[in-house]
Amino acid sequence: MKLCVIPGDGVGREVIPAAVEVLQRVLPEVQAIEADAGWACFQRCGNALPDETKRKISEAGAALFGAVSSPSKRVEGYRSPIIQMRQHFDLYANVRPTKNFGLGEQDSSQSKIDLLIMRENTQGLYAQREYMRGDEAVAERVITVAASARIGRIALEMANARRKRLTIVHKANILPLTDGTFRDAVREEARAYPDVAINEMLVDTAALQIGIRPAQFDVIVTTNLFGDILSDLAAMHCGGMGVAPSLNIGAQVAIAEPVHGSAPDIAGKGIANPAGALLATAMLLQHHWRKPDVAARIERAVVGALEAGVRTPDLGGNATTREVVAAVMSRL
Ligand code: GGG
Repeated sequence: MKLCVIPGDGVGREVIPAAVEVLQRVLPEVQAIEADAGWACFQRCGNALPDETKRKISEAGAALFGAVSSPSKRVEGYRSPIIQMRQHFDLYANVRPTKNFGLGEQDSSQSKIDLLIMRENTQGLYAQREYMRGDEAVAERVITVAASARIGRIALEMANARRKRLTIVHKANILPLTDGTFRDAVREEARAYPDVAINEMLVDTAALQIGIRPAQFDVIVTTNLFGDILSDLAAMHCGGMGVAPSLNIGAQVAIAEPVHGSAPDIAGKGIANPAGALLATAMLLQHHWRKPDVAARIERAVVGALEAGVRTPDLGGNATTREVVAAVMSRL
């Protein structure tokens, strides 16, 4: 088994080696292939995603990516490597789970939180078709029937294997062409899944409901930017961004990544939370390598370490990254 390992920028360089160490403890046969990408990589070699890195990802079929700190101003020749990877490898689904691990603010309704956000990963505003028309700055939001149906199908598959409820989140009252296309394409696919109960929610209502009644959701399917924002919001119920994992899925390649970014404020201090990267690795094991037992071992060990109070500062503790890794290792 091969894994292309791309730490990227900032704390990615701390949490990704930690996750590889844990993975190789449970599966020594995993061969890690290091590759470069990110803003620092761009500054070094003029390319945020070198061809060599794409070749290594293709060869391995699976990758673990850390984080990237793209500048928020246009830089000639630079494109976010994670967006490039999603488009180049046609990673059409971004799977973002939120489970309650007993780490956040608690009340009794929160103990049942187990929701999955299925984010369309190649289109919407992330098509990055931005241009100036006179003094108007325009961003095209691209939604096709084919891409909407494809994310709809995998979301329905996931829902069918879980609690059989799918919520389509959109804003079709304001954007009837784009979001109407998305909603209708998912509903069309749903005809083949009679056991899955379908409902719809406007994105603003969904944000409120994820905040106040998150346990009502099983699987949410939505467009790219809505999924990005809602999954960060949902992460409040699993302990925050340091704990949230994700998996980018395509037909040939899967890339796991913690949801958090490069966190330049704490990079290099040895206190980054490795939980998101570890749980993302578990997702790769479950959905790509089809090793649910090994995935569950890692998840149990991570949750066990956090429950025992071995927590980095973002979770209110004072443990270092290395101390969390040691606590996870001792529970495998
Ligand atoms: N691990 C995901 C990550 O790095 N998130 C921050 C992000 O997506 N940034 C976009 C970018 O900097 O290109």
